[in-house]
Amino acid sequence: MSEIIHYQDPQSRAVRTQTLLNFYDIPHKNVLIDIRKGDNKKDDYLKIHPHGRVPAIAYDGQVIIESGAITLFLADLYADKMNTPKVGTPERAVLYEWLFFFHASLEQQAMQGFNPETKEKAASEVRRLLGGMGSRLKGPHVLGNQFSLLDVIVYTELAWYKAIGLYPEGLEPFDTFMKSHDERMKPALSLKG
Ligand SMILES: N[C@@H](CCC(=O)N[C@@H](CS)C(=O)NCC(=O)O)C(=O)O
Repeated sequence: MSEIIHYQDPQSRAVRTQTLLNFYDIPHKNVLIDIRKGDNKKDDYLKIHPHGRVPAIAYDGQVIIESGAITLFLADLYADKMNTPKVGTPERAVLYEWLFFFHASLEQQAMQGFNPETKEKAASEVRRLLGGMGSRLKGPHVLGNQFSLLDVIVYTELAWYKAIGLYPEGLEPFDTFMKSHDERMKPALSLKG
């Protein structure tokens, strides 16, 4: 298998891809792109990621951008290891659902949370949207009884919301989900600030 080169900054959405790589012990080489120092806007990196963002990976001569696309790529590449639901199954649709929910719907609100003027509204929207997904979290795992990469994805997102102060404390079943996965997930979680 080709080597995965992971372009990342620990204080970024690369938490998604880095945590997956760590948790499943996937061989990879990290290249730090320090966005606070502007590494992401340098010509060399713009040749890799046309928007100068992280994360990105290079694999077998191809660059893949967008954390969601990288997640799905890894999910297929390491399907057995990650217990990835098969294409065309309802469980696979659950994977798409959570990914799009986090990357499209919820993230819009998270971005508003960085602006002090809209933070309160963002927090209440995060609570409302996440709360609505609660009934889909059957437990003890996202897919019911079977641990899979969906647990890693949901745990990582919720941990990020905690880190940025937008996690709605006391919201079930997410509190219980987090607590029951802390021990397994924390060592792999690549979250900084
Ligand atoms: N939708 C993209 C968003 C990537 C993104 O915006 N990354 C941020 C860090 S969290 C970044 O690189 N920002 C630097 C910039 O836009 O200049 C993904 O999920 O990969």
